[in-house]
Amino acid sequence: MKTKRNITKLMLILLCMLLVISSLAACGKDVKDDTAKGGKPSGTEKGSDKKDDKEPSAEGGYSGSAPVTEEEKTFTILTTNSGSKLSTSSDWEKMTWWHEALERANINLELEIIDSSAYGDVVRPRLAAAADLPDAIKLPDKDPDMSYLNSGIFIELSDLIDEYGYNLSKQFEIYDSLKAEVTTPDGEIYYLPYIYTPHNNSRTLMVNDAFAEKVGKPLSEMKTLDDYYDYLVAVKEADANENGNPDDEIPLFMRAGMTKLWGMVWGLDLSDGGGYQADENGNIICGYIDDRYLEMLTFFNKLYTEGLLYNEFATADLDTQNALFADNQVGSLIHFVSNCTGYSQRIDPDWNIDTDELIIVPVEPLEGPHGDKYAYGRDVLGSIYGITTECEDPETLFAFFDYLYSEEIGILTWYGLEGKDYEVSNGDYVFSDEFLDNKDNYRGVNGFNFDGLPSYQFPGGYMATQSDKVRDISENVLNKHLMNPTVTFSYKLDSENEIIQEYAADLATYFDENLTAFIMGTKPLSEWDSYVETVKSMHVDDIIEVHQAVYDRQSAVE
Ligand SMILES: [Ca+2]
Ligand SMILES: [Ca+2]
Repeated sequence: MKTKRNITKLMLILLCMLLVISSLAACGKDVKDDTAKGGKPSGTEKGSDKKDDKEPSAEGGYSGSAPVTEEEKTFTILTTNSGSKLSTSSDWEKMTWWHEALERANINLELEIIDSSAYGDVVRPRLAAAADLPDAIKLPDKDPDMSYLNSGIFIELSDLIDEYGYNLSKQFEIYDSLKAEVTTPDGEIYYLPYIYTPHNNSRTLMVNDAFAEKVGKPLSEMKTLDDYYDYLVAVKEADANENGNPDDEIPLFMRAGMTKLWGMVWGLDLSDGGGYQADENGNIICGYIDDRYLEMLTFFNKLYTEGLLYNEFATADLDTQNALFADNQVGSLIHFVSNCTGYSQRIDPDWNIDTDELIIVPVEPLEGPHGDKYAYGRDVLGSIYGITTECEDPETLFAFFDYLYSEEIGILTWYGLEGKDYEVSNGDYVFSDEFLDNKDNYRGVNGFNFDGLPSYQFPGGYMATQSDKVRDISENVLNKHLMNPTVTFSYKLDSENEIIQEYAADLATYFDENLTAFIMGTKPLSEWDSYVETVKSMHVDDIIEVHQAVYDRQSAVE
């Protein structure tokens, strides 16, 4: 057992509390809803009240923990796995962590697992025919127009959630937008979510620490956008990677489609919310026609013109990025914080996680021109799962799914088996060499990051394999500054879907093209006003109106 990368139980508890604090700090509906609920940490109050009741269920007395049923039950499920690269039914048979979960639950599953690349093509015809349906299905998409939901294939879950949703209710409280996202305009719930966590998985600025030291701009002094600009200029001027060539450093590298993440520094969600967000009063705005976006474009046009932003930012892909890291040319970038350790290994293949200092380091979020200071989270709704009308015992199957949302299963399916994959010593999780070294994809084979069943990303999960410094910054700094999308997935009325379908795609394309054009200067910034006029002529106000109606409806979901 190695002793370095420990995760303390205390940290997990603190994290649960942080979830609430960070959502209180964020703008939009999270604030309203959390305040209304009194902001209880991790939803323990409601859950434990329920648990204490010890109401026997119809079958087997499920009350939030294993066993789910006294008598072993078997269910059939059609699914795919996109969380890790394992995607066949034989892979599933080897996932010992998940089979341990089944054993504890006293549930037997017959999983039909289809490769994720073919899943939609295979499953859509079967859903359309509504023939030979298993007990539960992972949907091929989120059913945005509610066509499957309206077809009568799936059972409505509200009563089951009320009766057996011990752990799911806790997740609904932790992730405040989640319940609203799976609720229809009529207030019904047909689908169980796979839950993404934004915690310890944010997208944030990471800087080459060795460059910063070399050019005399230490990270401890990088607080504002202006400080960061000074760093970029210094990296450009100096031979920061010390290879004898002062001109080969890329002060800021961004991959295609990711430059929009910089909106967070101006308080704008230009990314996962599609450019739409709720302001502090709950009014939906479009960031792509906001004056703060013009400021951002002006700044990035300057970076591009001065050679501080990678000149192929609009098209660069992962291969480009890997090649630049291999030659240690990258001065900074924004991406998922959990990639940090991997970047350091790519710069220096001999880099040792236990003994070497990180090379690419996540920094405290920069303070933007208007005081905004964020790391970028995400929409928490992943894939969705429905229980079909063919299921003869939906109570027990639902109870089993609920069990998969428990903390016990989060630990089991992300940290493995106690005594084999980890030991708990003085409250610390100490992982085995086998777990950490991950030879032959050990963790993935055993079920790490499997998303073929309703469940969730354990908030500490991605951090188990990160260096102490990444985990420290993520847990103690970034989690406190999360900006999550406020315009999330939603079920809409037919009339609303029609407006989205008519205008949203063209607008998104226009936003992307103009972001690139303004930054590269192929469209001068002096054309901003006519750009805004064009966006308005493309019915942006109609889209805003739809998002406002949806947002108001979602905010009312309790
Ligand atoms: Ca240089
Ligand atoms: Ca150089």
